[in-house]
Amino acid sequence: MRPANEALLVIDVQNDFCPGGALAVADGDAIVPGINAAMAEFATVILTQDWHPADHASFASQHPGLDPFATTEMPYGTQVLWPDHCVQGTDGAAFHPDLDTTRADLILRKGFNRTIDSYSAFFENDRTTPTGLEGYLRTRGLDSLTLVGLATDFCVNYSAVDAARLGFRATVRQDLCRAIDLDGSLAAARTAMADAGVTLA
Ligand code: VGL
Ligand code: ZN
Repeated sequence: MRPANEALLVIDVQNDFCPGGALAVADGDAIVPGINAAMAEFATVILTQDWHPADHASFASQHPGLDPFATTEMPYGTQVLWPDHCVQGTDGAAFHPDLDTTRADLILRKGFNRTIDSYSAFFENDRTTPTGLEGYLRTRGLDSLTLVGLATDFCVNYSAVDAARLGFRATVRQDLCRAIDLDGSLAAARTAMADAGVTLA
C-alpha cells in the first residue's frame, strides 16, 4: 500500500468512451482490469464521471450545420463539438460494468453545466469555475495523484495539467489510459503534460 497522501484518480471510465459507446475510444475497455488492480495499491480512490444534460453545449447536435469533431467558438474559447455522450442517467454515462467502483471514496461528476464543458476534474473549460476537487483533496491531505482513464488527450490531460499547476504531484500511468487522438491531440497532450511538470509513466 502506498503512503496515505497518495490517491488514485480514475477519469471517465464510462460506457460511452468504450467500444460500442457514443464517443468510443479505441481499446478504451482494455484498461479496466489494470485499473482495478491498481486500486489495491491506494488507500484513496476517486472516480470522475462525465455527466452532461441532454442539451449540453458541447454536443454537435446543439449546433445546426456543424458536425461532430468540428470546433466552434464558445465565450470561454475554442470547443470541440462531440457526439452526444454521457447524458445524465443513461447507460452510456454509467461506469464500465467491469470497473470496480466499490473502492471509490468519491465519485466526482463534471460537465453538468449546460453552457460549459468540463474536461478537467478540477476546473470547467473556462479554466476558472472549480469542481470542488481541489478542496476535497487538500482537506483530506491528499497531495500526490496517480491518474488513469479516458481519454489521455482530453480529460486525463486537462486534469493532470491542472493538478500540477495547483501544486499536486501528478503522475499519469500511460499504460492505463487510452486516447481519442484527434489531429495530433495525443502528441500535444504529452507535451502539455510534460511542460506542466506531470510525470508520464
Ligand atoms: C471527454 C470529450 C468529451 C473525456 C469527455 O473524458 O476525455 N472527452 N467529454
Ligand atoms: Zn463530455
